Amino acid sequence: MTYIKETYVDSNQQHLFEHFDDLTDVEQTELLNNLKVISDRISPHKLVEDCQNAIALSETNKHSTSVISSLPESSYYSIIGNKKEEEEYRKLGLEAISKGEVAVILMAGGQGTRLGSSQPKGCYDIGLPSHKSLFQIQAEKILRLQQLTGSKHDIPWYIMTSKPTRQTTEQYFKDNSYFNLKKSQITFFNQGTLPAFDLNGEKLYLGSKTELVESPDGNGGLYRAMVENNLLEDFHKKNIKHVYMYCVDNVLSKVADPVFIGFAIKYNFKLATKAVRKRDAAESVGIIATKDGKPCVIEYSEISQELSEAIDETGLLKLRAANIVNHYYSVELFDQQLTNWCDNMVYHIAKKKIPYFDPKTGKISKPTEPNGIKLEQFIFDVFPSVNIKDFGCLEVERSHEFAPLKNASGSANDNPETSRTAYMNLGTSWLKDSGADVKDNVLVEVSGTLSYSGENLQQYRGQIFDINDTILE
Ligand code: UD2
Repeated sequence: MTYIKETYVDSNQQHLFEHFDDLTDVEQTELLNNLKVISDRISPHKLVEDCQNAIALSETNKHSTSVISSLPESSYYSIIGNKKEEEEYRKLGLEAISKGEVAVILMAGGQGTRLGSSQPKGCYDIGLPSHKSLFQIQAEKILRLQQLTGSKHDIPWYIMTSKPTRQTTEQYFKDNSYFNLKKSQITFFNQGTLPAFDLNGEKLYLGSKTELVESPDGNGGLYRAMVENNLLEDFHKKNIKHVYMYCVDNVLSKVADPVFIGFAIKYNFKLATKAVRKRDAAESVGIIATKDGKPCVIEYSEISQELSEAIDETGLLKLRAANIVNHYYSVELFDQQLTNWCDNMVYHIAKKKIPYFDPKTGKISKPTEPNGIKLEQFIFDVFPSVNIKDFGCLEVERSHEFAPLKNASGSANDNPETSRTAYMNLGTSWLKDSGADVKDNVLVEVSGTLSYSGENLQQYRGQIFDINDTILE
């Protein structure tokens, strides 16, 4: 085992062993084993090199000389006010779902630190009258789609978790009988983790006396997790051709959205994404654009203020296609590119307050200011590998499709209250459009098992709703 120690010491990590002689034999073995698990996956030398590259990348991104433009018309469509196209896409998508060709990947590995909850985000109760969690709301959308298509094929749901979220997530589904879905149609799989660094990207942090600080490797860790968990083989076994991917924190996400899938099918896009109109220049969303002619997303943490605030000749934000982490992949594209993506993903840095074990005091030190770097990969960093003619972006209505849960209760936006209101407003608008008489200031919760996107509510035509927070199941 001494070679493990040497591997780390040779990469300037001798500080990890300052307390080594004070450890018991069992603790010494535990520390060396934990360090071996990481160095078996990625050498300490490569880790430091990746972190230094990520720091350099974040600097070059700020002063990028690349030509950034909006997407060309051949790649950018909108269903806002285009009912005819929307119906055409929906029909194609429902057909693919009924043939069992559609799978769903949910990214639920984030730790939700900004939300301040110790539970996985999907378990969060945003305060609906039914008190349904995000996971339940999403499960019910899958259930409703299965009913709508009358398909004999269940929609496979692959849920990516991480070390911190896996056990609780899996138990939560079990305790809730998989929300009436079949256990066999749900696959949990873990993404990788990466150790955390000091702000210079040179020293790894201990999280306790026998292990390093580790955190999930970003939603871009999905691709490696797909390879390590043989998802592609499973897609082929199940004759899956289309994959809908989304993130857990958007309460309005249209899981396995037939309109979006039909859009990609109609134009034969291999990779597609959804966009909403950016709220304002400061909104924390990635911008879907082209960089030197290739499709890309410029993350909010890496876009220059000048570019995010640029106005076009109509007075609107020049770059206003906001990424809502709803992506479509053809399985054909995964066949062609998945391995290449895994080998070429870059790391981004996130400066965070990282609690760490201090060998000098033998205690956990909790910084009040960012003291370290977490490395993460971004799911959309593969977009430039796709030819622009194979890439599509569908603009959708924000109030129908995007209300992310990012921040704690009472914060300025993207919090449990804004998520709850968006969900209740949408269901109530469906009810009103179906002819129900919903009185002013009355909000009704329309369950996802009753209606996927506003259908199946005609039986309430003329019915008076005058009690706030009524639940329609
Ligand atoms: C994400 C998008 C951003 C914008 C915004 C809108 C990325 C990289 N950025 O930013 O462009 O669209 O959302 O809401 O997509 N996740 C994992 N594993 C991880 C980290 C995150 O599964 O290691 C999941 C997380 O559970 C969530 C999603 O990815 O479902 C988005 O993650 P986030 O909240 O960290 O991303 P955010 O808000 O910084």
